[in-house]
Amino acid sequence: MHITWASFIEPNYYNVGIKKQDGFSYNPPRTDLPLGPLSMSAYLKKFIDIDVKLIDFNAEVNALESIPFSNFKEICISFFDKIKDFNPDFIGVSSLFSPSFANFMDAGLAAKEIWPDSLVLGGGNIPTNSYEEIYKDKGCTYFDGLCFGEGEKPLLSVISSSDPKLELSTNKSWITKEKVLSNNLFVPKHDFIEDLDEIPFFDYDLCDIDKHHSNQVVASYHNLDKSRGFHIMTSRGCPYLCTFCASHRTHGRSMRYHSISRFKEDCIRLKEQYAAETVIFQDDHLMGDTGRVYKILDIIGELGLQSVYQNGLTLYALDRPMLEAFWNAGVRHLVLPVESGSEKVLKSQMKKPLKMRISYRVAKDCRDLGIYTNTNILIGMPGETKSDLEEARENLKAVVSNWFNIACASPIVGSEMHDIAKEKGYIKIDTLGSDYRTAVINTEDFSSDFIQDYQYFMNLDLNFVSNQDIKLERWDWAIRGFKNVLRLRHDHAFAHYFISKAYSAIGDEKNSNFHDSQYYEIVRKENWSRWAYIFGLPGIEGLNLTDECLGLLKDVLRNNINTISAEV
Ligand code: B12
Ligand code: SF4
Repeated sequence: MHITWASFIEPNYYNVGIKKQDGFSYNPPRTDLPLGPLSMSAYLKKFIDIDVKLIDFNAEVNALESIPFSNFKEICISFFDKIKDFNPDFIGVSSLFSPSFANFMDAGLAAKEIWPDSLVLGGGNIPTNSYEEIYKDKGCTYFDGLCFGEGEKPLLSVISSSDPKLELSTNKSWITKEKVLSNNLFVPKHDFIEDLDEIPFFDYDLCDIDKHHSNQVVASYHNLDKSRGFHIMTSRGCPYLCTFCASHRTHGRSMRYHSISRFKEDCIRLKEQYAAETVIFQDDHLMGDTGRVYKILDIIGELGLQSVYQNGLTLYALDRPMLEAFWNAGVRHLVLPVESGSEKVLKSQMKKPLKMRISYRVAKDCRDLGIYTNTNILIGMPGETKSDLEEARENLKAVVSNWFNIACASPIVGSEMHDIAKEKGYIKIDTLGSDYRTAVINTEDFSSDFIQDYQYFMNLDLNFVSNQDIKLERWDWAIRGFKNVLRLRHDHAFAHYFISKAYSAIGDEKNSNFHDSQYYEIVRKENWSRWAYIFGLPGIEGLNLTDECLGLLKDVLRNNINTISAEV
């Protein structure tokens, strides 16, 4: 399960909370199809006759009607117990995200308890980057081996071996406790598949597609009327050096691709055999070869599939002809990885020397064409200052994107930023990175609590108070954006306030009045009244609020609070 147990059972105010039949709210983990396991299964089946079962705990915990468990291990035991007789020879546990570290360990331990004679193996970003922590610091005994990087070839070598334990101890892509403890110089090695077409069509049959269907990631895409979506990855690797990224540790820095003909075959099969309506690209750097992208878009258009590009697409490659090709292929929504509104932060802190003029241009071109855009922003990098943040907030108001996803920088293990944060003592020693919603970095320039507060402040400013669709009178888009917020948080005071304005502008007084009254009811609650005070919104009269409530934001706001109010 991607998120921590605590975050699952007690969603924070900035998480989604979905009520189950037991009456409690839970933070639903995202349910993108787990491409790693699907790819490895397909590859293994090409060479050996094996029976594979997959339990995707992200989809499973969402499907449960109640959670009568007190920790993640109990959930694992309950699921493993149901298929105890399957009696696998090998159990693989996959973990991609730092917040899933403890779940990864729990799943391994539970597997060993239920099937003590089977080999328990781990893989994914977490074991790839944290194997020392697992074997040295935690003294783990239940993982017989951890895979370094991509698992297709290493897994085949172990499963097809007459002596799997010996293979684990000699193969350089496998990390074992003995190797880590006995040899300080042990350096595991990648074993990549260069020609990705060697991996057959992914084993999508392992998943219960309906259980993955309620994915909040895809559900939040606009203009997506055909929602039966399948994730695909047409390339692996990325040559860039972004300091906050750990992808290269698993997939390397050089680009590897599936051929165009293979891409087309997969799309046809997904459409015809699996009734796919949408394909969701997970490539780290899809734009690595722009000629190839034009061909991909032609195929998407020809097959009448909708397509979603979940990872931001490299902005410099999105010139006008390319954006027109996306439009012609039916793409109506893109994610723009602008990352920061400060060129200094982009260059020095992120090692991503992107010029703001490119971001301004791409957002404008998308808007002109009618492509809805979400802009990704990351704040709280080591070395970033409060004045950088303020400069970024101002500059971003000139990026005419429809929505901004503002994340708190997380020092994910394997990233350069993690090394810097650890070396300078900016994070607690056991911080492996968080989920990008929770700030964990404390530097000379800011505390993590400040970044947490500033993140929400920036979100309210860019998405509501300075909302581009309101400014540019695109009321339909504005309504869609606010509705999406209310779908996830029905008590969002700012969404009610601004959607009411948008409805009023199109003459829908009934809806406008409804949301207006919702706003006035909610805004007097403690947290919202503080934000209404900061942004000068009405409805808080008589509440005795003073500048004291600026709290940690006082350093940056004391001078310009009146400007903010005046804009509103
Ligand atoms: C798709 C994706 C997502 C999807 C979910 C993926 C899923 N399947 O459920 C979504 C959109 C939900 C997502 C969200 C986030 N993501 Co993301 N995501 C990716 C992405 C782009 C692709 C993952 C993928 O499918 N890869 C393709 C398959 C083929 O590779 P794979 O899964 O790694 O599997 C291979 C190996 O790892 C290994 N392997 C994996 N499991 C196992 C198991 C065994 C037994 C063995 C032997 C081998 C093995 O073999 C596999 C085949 O080669 C990766 C980057 C990347 N290129 O991997 C980032 C990545 C995993 N994400 C990352 C991050 C930071 C996030 C977010 C925090 C971002 C955010 N702003 O919110 C969130 C948080 C998620 C959460 N905690 O809820 C980081 C994670 C780093 C970390 N240590 O935490 C990555 C590495 C990107 C980066 N910039 O560094 N993400
Ligand atoms: S963040 Fe994206 S562009 Fe930057 S190195 Fe990682 S995969 Fe490449």
